[in-house]
Amino acid sequence: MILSEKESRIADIKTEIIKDSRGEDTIKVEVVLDSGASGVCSVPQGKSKGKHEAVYVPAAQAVENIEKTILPDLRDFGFNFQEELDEKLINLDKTENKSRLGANAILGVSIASGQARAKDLEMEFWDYVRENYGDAPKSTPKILANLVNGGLHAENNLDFQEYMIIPRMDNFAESLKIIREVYSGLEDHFGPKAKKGDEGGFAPDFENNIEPFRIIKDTIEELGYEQRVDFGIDAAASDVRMPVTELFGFYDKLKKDFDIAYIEDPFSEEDFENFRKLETLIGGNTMIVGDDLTTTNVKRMTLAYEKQAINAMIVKPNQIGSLTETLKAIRLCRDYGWGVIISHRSGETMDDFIADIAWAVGAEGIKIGSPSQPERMAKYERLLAIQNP
Ligand code: 2PG
Ligand code: MG
Repeated sequence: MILSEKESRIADIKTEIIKDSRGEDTIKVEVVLDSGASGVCSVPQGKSKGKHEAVYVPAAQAVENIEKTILPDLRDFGFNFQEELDEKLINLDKTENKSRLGANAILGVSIASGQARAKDLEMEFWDYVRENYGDAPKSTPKILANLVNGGLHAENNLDFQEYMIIPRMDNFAESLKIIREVYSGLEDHFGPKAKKGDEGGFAPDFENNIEPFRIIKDTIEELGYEQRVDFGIDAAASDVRMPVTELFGFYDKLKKDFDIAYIEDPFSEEDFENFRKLETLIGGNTMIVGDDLTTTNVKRMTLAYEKQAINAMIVKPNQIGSLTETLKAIRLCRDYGWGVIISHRSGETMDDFIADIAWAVGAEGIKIGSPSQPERMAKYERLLAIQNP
C-alpha cells in the first residue's frame, strides 16, 4: 500500500485514565477516524528518567489537554503520512520539551492515530511504521530480558538497575524459551516467595553487585545454554552513588568474568567523557549504550556523537513524545553507525507498540523485562505474532 493513496480523517479522540504496572495513573487514548477505523495507545511511564526527556503532565491534565486543546484542533484533520499529524501536534504544543500539552498526551494521540491509520489501510502497525520510516530494516531484534532488578526499580541492596540476558538467536520463540527456562531456574534458586522488582526481575538482597551475574551464569551453565546467551546490564548510573574508578573496576570485572556484551548508562547522564573512555577501552565488542545520556533527543545524540561517547542507543518513544521524532532519532542512529535498542519503560501498560517499532526498523535489540508480568508478556506475545503470523 502506498501511504499517499488514501487520506485518513480524524473524527474523534477518546481518553481514559488507567493504571500502569506500578499502579500509577496514566492515559489510554483512542483515535477514531471517519471511516470508522480506530486505534488505541496506552502510554508507559519511566521512573529512572533522564533529565532531558520530554515532559509528562499529570494524567488528569493530559486528558484535559487532549479534550480541550488537541481534539478541537484535530477533528476533521486529514493526513496521509504520520509526519503531517505529528507536526500538527508539535506545533500545537509550541515548546521544545512538550511541557505545554505533555509528552504523554502527544505520544498517546500520535501512536493511536498511527494505529488507526494502519487499520484504515488494512496494514499491520509495524508495516505502517516501516513505510513511514522509509529505510529497509537492518536486523532481527535480539530480546534483552531483565531477570534481576536493583537500583530505583527494586527495594533491595543492588546499586545497579537491570541484570539482563540476551539470547543470541533471531527466532523469538526460541529466545523466549531460553529466557523462560533461565527465569524458572532462578526461581528455583531464589525461591517462589523472592521479592520482585518493577519489571518482574528477582530482587532479593545480594552479597554484592556481581553476585546476580554469578547466579545467572550458573543457571545458564546448568541448562547448557552458555554458547547461546550474552549478558547485559543497565547500570542507570545517574542514580548510582559510586566513584568513577569503582565503576570502571566493576565494568572491567564484568568484561573479564562474563564477557559482558551490553552496558547501558555506565556513567551519569552528563559524563560524556567517561562514556568515551569506556567505549575506547571495550567498545570494539561491547555495546556501550546511551539512555539517560541521549533521551531519544537529536540534540543530545549529536553531542554524544561529537564526543564519541557510545556505539548504541536506547530508543524510547515516550522520551521524545511522537512516532515521527522516534523514527527520526532511529535514522540518526543509523547515520552515526550506532546500534538501536527499542525499550519499554518500568511503568508499563498492556500496549505492545514498541514490538512493532523494533520489528519495523530492524533494531538490534528490544528491551522488554521478565516474562513474568502481563504488561511485559504483551510485548513478547506481539513479537511472536509478528514473526509467525
Ligand atoms: C531504563 C528504563 C527501562 P525507566 O532505565 O532503561 O528499563 O527504566 O522506565 O524507569 O526509566
Ligand atoms: Mg536505562
